[in-house]
Amino acid sequence: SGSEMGFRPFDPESLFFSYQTSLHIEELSASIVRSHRETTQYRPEELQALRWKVFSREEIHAYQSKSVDEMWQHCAVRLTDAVQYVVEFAKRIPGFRQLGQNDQIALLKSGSMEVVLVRMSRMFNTENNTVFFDGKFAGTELFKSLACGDLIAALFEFAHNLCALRLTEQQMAVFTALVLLNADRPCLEDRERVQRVRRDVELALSHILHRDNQESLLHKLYQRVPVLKSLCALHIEKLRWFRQLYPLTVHSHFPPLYKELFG
Ligand code: CLR
Repeated sequence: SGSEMGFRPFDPESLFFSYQTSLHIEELSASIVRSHRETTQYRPEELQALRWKVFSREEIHAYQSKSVDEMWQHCAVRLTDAVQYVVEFAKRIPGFRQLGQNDQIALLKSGSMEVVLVRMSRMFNTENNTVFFDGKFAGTELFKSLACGDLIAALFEFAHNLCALRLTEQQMAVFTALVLLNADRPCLEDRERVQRVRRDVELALSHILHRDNQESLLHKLYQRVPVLKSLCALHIEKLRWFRQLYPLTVHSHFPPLYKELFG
C-alpha cells in the first residue's frame, strides 16, 4: 500500500475535511474579531487621537479630594459600564448563546472582569503609565481616595506588561473570547459543552498567531491567565472591605449588575 511505500495515500475525503475545518476556524476568528470591534467603547484610531488628553493638577486634586465612598461609587459605575460591553461581546461569540443560561451567567460572573482588565491594556499609555478614564488619561495617583493603592498598582502593572506584548486587535479579540470560555470556572453545569466551544476558539487563536508569525505569544498569553485570576480575587477582597465600611453605599448606590457579579 501507499503508506508502506513511504508516502501518504491520497485521500480526497480527508483533504475536504481539513479544508472545511480551516474555513470554519477562519470564519470563527472573523466573527469574534467583529464582535470585539462592535463592543469596545473606543476604536484604536480614536484612542490614538485622545492620547494627548491628560488630567490637569487641579482635576487630579478634585478626584483625590472625593470621599472614599464617593470615589468607589464613581469607579464602580465606570467599571460596570465596561462590564456591560463585555457581556455584549460574550453574547456575540459563536456558541456562547447556545450554552445553558446558568452556564452563561457562571462564565460572565468569573470572566467579565478578567476581560475588562485585558481590555484595559488597549486604553493604556505605557509612555506615562496612564489609563483612559472619564474622558482623559489618568495615572495611579488619581485613584488615591479609593484607599486601595496596592490593587491600583497591580492593575496598572498588569496593563503595562500586557501592553508590552503589542497585541493586535484580532489577537486581543480571540484571547478575550478564550478568557471567557474557561471550562474550569466554578458552578458550571455542562463543562464538556463549554470545553467544546473553547476548543475551536483555541484553534482560532493558534491559527491567527501562526498567520501573524507570532506563535511565541501563545505561551506568554497563557502565562497571564493566573495573574488575571489573582487580580480579580484582590478586587473582590477590596470590595468586601469597602462593603464593611460603607454597606449603605453599596446597597443603595452601586449598580445592580456590579453587585450581582462581584457582591
Ligand atoms: C477598561 C477597558 C474598558 C473601558 C474601561 C472602563 C473603566 C475603567 C477600565 C477601562 C480600567 C480600570 C478602571 C476602570 C474604571 C475604574 C478602574 C480605570 C479603561 C480603576 C482601576 C479603579 C478600580 C476601582 C475598583 C476598586 C472599584 O474597555
